[in-house]
Amino acid sequence: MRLDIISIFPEYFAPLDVSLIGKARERGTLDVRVHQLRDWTHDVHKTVDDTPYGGGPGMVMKPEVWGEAIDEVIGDGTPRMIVPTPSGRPFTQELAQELAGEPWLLFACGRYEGIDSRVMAEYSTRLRVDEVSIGDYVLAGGEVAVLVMVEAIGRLLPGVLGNAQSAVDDSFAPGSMRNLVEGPVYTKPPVWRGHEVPAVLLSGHHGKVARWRRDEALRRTLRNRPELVAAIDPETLDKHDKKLLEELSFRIAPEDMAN
Ligand code: JDN
Repeated sequence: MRLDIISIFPEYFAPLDVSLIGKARERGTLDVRVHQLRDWTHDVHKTVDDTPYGGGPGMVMKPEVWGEAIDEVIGDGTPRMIVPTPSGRPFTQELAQELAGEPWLLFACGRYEGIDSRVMAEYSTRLRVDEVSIGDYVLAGGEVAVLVMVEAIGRLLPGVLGNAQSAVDDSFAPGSMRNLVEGPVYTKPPVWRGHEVPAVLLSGHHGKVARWRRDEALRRTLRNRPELVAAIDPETLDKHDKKLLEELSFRIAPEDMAN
């Protein structure tokens, strides 16, 4: 996969030289190219922003410099273009999986109040362009959001993760009981500072371990992400799940209790 990133702060992407993504780059699985937007300015001050039409706070990134940068980076190619912004569509595991199947992605990092909207309009006529949000908070620019997306996408690429199973087994990977978060995990020693590992995990009883893990996942999901529990299809809950959710005083519609 080829990844191009255009930003006024290329130094933000130093983390892509290390760990999982760094290794994938060394092996040639990932071809990451980071570009300085200011290289496409023509004035002595390397200006990339201007005041917003209609007034208001902050500055907006000028379209001309973005146009020249993107034209040169893509040439005759047609990458998918991703623009991080708090007003974008949510970045989810499902979108990460979709993007991991693309041969070429171009990330355009805005700063200030964002990029003149005509840039997205222009490239939408030639490329698939998505404005994407990584969550309901406001960053100072798109760079950190791109790091998040590149890590989430990169670890899904064939051969990037050591254990291919860990990528399909994640919380939030769509399918079956995957709309629950994971429960707690433990390793040796069996007692640490007086805290014991739950006995069932040492029992060697695989059926009981699986049941316990599902219970803990349900408990933790109800506590931390009640909206995910509310969205569970009751058909995917067994008798034991329903009993546990009742004990936790989560209300299941009476018509779904029969199953
Ligand atoms: O939160 B963000 O994804 C974010 C992106 C941009 C921004 C502020 C926040 N300014 C320009 C892009």
